[in-house]
Amino acid sequence: MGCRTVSVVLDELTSWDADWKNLRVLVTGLGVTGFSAADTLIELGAKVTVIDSKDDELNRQRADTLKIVGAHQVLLGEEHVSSLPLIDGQQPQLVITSPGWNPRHPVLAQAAEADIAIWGDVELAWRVQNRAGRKVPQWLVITGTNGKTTTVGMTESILLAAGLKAVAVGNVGTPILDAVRDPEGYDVLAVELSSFQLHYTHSISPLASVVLNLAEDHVDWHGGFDGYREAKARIYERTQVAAIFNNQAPETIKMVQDADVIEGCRAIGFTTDTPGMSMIGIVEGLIVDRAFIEDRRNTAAELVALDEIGQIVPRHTAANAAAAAALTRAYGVPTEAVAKGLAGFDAGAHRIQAVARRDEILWINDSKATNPHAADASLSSFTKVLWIAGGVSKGVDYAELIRKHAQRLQQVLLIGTDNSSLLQALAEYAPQVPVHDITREATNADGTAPNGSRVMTQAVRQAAELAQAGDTVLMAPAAASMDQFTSYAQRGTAFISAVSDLMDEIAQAD
Ligand code: UMA
Repeated sequence: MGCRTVSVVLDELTSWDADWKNLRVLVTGLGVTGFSAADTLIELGAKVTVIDSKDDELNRQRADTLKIVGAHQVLLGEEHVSSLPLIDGQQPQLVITSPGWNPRHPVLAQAAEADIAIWGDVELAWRVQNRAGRKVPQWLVITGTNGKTTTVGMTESILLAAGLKAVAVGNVGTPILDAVRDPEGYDVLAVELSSFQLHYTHSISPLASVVLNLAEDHVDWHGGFDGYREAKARIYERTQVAAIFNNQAPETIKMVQDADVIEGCRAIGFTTDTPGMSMIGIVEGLIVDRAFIEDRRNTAAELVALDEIGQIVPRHTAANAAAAAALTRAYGVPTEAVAKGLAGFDAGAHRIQAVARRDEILWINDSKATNPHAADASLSSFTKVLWIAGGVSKGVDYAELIRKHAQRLQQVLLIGTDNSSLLQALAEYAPQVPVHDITREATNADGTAPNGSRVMTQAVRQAAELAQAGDTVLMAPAAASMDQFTSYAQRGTAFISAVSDLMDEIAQAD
């Protein structure tokens, strides 16, 4: 690396074939992101140190693998994450961070203080995808508070229906570096980006980009709502063909207006209303395109009927489908492939999923509702609700949600270990609604916290006793699951199994 300054060195690192050799890189985190980043950098010849606060079995296994392939050092345990480590007695030249690490973490704060560049895995992937002899995929990138995972899945489904080699990557679960390093290569990547990942992204230039919607979430990580919004807005920077906004979410229009896009890039809208020119929207139950056709001034092209997507297509699902259509049409996918891809897409479990219906009581699992905005969509779908809610609130405010839905709430059953902010909002805006603190009631005799599935079972049983014909028991927690469960999927499964045990017992008693 000679005596060139670090910033010059990093500016030149825009391809796999650049000079990564012996670059001192610190990788923070050894989850799926950190592992893929470290493995890539080792293959590139960099001198890689990895740190993670957790010294558990899984991390030790990952550490062993990385050491075998040539990691410089892998340091596990709290004692290694309190300050910036040295590599060969010198400061790192670059930090690649996992998205869960917030910028105020002492290691990242010290790196920033020392003017060391901090990238995420997405930035690294953007640079190393340029490689002699390999095809370089186009990127269709998606963010938003809710609907990202559905939209990235729909986008992938459309691309595959068009016969393209494509895959959904990023926050949805598969680290983007895994796709970029695939020897066969991809034509297109459908990339789900969280606000965390966007915060650490600096030079990506997607073919098309979209912010689906914007509401309060992850406020604590970003140190406020403005930080969260700014991170989301970064997705539009340097977009080449279509910067796609939600015509029913004015914040996203503003973001597109303020973005520094590539010359010639168009602003394209999506909507669940009749589309204006340069938009994709809905007319009489059909998703139609007035953006990517010749005569868009006077006509629209039919893409797909909503009833081909599903029996019931809630408004937010229709919006996601319109956004996925816009992204893929920007790439040049034909209308028939949009229809085939959307009709063939399965939205998956844990999203407003009907679990049981008995004695005119409907049981709905919406464990995917991990913030108030998502819970708002499901509460809006039912009139009389017994609401199972609570978990990790992530510092968001519940006042607006409770005020809006106070009238539909019949009973509230709180799961989650810290229900204080929900309790406060309920006391203020829905004082007439009975609230049951299930976690407290289920607490063990010795005062230790009950496990999640026990709390869920108790919530389901109490709801069954309280529910009346015409009610919906809705598990849409408006909070993350990590206090009692390993994931929203596990929380949803706990609800489903508690409901199905109950239904079995009722059936046997009949
Ligand atoms: N760690 C520390 N100190 C910290 C924070 C984390 O040591 O202060 C360590 C942990 O012990 C762990 C590692 O860092 O071993 C975890 O890193 P991570 O939390 O960033 O998780 P990854 O396994 O790398 O997964 C990440 C995303 N996780 C987060 O953003 C929190 C995954 O999104 C994503 O699927 C994956 O990269 C691939 O891109 C999950 C998520 O919850 C599903 N996302 C949030 C959301 O959707 O709301 C943003």
